[in-house]
Amino acid sequence: MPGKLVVVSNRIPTGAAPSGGLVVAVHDALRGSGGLWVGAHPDPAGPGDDGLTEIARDSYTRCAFHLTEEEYDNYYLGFANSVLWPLCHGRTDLVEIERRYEETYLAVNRRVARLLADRIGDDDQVWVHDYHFLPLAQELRRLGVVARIGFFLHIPFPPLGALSTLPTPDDFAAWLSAFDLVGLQTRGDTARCLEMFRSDPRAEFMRDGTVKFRDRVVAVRSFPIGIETDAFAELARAPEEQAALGADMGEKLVIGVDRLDYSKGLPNRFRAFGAFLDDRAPDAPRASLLQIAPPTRERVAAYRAIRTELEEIAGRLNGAHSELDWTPIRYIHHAVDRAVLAGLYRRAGACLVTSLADGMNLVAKEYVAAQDPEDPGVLILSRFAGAAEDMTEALLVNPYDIGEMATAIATAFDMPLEERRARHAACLEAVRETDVSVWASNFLSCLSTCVPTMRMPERR
Ligand code: GDG
Repeated sequence: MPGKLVVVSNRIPTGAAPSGGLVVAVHDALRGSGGLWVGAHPDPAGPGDDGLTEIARDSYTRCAFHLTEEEYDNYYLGFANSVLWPLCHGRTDLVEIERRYEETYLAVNRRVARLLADRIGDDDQVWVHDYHFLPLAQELRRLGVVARIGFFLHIPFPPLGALSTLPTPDDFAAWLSAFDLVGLQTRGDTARCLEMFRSDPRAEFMRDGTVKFRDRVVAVRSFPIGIETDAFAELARAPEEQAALGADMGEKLVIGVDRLDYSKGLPNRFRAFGAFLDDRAPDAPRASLLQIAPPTRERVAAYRAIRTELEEIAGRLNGAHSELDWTPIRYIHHAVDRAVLAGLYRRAGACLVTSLADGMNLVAKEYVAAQDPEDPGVLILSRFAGAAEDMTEALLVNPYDIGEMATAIATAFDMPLEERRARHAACLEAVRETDVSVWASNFLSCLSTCVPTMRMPERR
């Protein structure tokens, strides 16, 4: 009799009916096994008590641990988002090394492990999500947990050289080796992870491609994440949403949707749209860029800086190009409703995804799913987004090349219907093949076939 599924993720849905692709996929997997989902309490300045608070229960249980304000600052904003996030996104210049960040990161992982260890049976499967919990399996093993533990990294696996930026670079491989399965977004990420193990004298490769690291064996594989394709397409088709979008969006609409994060290449995107406007003939149809960029991590200085930079560029370009009845860049710095977003994607003739680095990028997949296949828009996609590995029929661009992106915008607007249809069909196939339900079931079935973990010396 297989055991239950235990999921650990930073964010945890609080409402009764979770929405959003990843959340729904995890929710469905948990419902099947009557499992447990643990995450950080959404109230960051919680009481910091040492227990787990139950926040929902039906066919499975959702529990949250509280972070103190100090833990939130040093673990979440600090080590996770001012060390690991920039490191994995190729921005080692933004890495802030503070001893207290690392200490708190390890302490929070140790505490979460203590909260979980007694709730995990030997036959359970544990699925840990993302860079907030890299050392969690190591801590669970130290407490004697022998269940299979899988890890999925949603962001890019860093290049080998970047790992030297960490205060204790050797820990990274040791943390990962305590999992039975390490799942990554792309084949490129997998290659970088294996390169790390290959260069580590503590690791050796087994015949089946798994990595033996000291007394543990870990499998490394890619599981490209996707969206709930059919549900999203249906949302985009909903006639009431289309009607609600009554506002005039201009003749040619290009859309961008991103958390306002420096990894998403927003300043270069705005500059490229500016270059496109510079090049357009005076009598050409007016084009608008609708950029939805809700705030994120605003207490980290690099996020405040990118906001200031972007607003300055948008102001300058609008000042130069606006007419009395036309504002070329519409920049919305707050979240919009998901159904409205789906309708906007469908209305836009092109979508700009210009990430300088991105684990996958779900916006690219949502845009494709939302299109009318008879008259689809064109996806302009950065080569540095994980999504580009399989969506090769998008207009792939180098986000550092402003001129190339400006040309791609013009190409998208001028593209003949037959070519748009062919490119869209190929991209949609890639989106369907990586549907989030496929992603979750592939990961969990791979984890279930991992050879059960070897026991580490117990400290319980
Ligand atoms: C990480 C990795 C990886 C954005 N603005 C609004 C809104 N969104 C939604 C989008 C999309 C999601 O947020 C963003 O997902 P991305 O994949 O583009 O990027 P990250 O947030 O950085 O996600 C990434 C992902 O994890 C999954 O593994 O693909 O590479 O960085 O769904 O639609 N949704 C609504 N209003 C907004 O204003 N409703």
